Amino acid sequence: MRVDVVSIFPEYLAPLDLSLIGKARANGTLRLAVHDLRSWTHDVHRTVDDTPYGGGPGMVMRPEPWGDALDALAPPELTPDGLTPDGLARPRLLVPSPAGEPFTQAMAHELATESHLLFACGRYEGIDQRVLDHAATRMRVTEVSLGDYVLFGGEVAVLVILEAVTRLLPGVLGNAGSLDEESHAHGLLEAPMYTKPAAWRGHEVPEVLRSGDHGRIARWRRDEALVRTVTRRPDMFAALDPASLDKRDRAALDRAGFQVPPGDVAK
Ligand code: JF5
Repeated sequence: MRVDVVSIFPEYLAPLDLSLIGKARANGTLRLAVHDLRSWTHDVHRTVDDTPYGGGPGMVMRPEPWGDALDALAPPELTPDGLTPDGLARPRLLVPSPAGEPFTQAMAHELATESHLLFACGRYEGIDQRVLDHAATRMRVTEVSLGDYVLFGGEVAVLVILEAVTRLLPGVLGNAGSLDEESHAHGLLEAPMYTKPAAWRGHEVPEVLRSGDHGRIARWRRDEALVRTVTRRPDMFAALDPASLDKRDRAALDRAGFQVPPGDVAK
């Protein structure tokens, strides 16, 4: 997968050299380049922002450097086979913003299937809307939100999105099984995990996990996952297909004080 990131603080993306993302880059799974937006400015002050039309606080990112950056990284001209001159399809443009579409594990899976991602990191009050409107005439544009809070800029959001996407790329995670067993894969939170020692500071590992009885262990883990999900994430629980909750699931929820009517989901 090719990934380009455009930012006025390219140093903010330095962690992408580390750990498993750095390894995916070193072995060629991820071809990542970080670009300084100011390299597409032409004035002595390398201006990227200006005051908002209509008034109000803060500054807005001017469209011209962004237009030139996107032209350079997603060339407007296409060869007869519909590809850009570098032989790739047009990239998917992703713009972190508190006003974006919520980022989820499902979106991470979808992005992991793309051949080229292009991230535009806004700062200040955001990027002039015409940049996104114009880009949408030549590529798929997705404004994406990590959650209901405001950051200084899109850079940290890009770190999060790239970490979630890179670990889904073929060959990055050693153990493929850990992908489909993980939290969110089944619409439930995970049961708690333990390792040695069996007793630590007066807290013991639940007996069932030391029993060696794989049937009992699986049942206990599912019960814990159900009760955790209904208490901590009622939104996730409400989104479950009621048909996926069998009699033993309902009994576990009932013991924890949550009644699930047959064929219905407790709100
Ligand atoms: C940003 C203007 C972009 O703050 C965020 C963000 C919050 N949730 N998800 C992303 O993005 C950076 C800040 C201001 C545009």
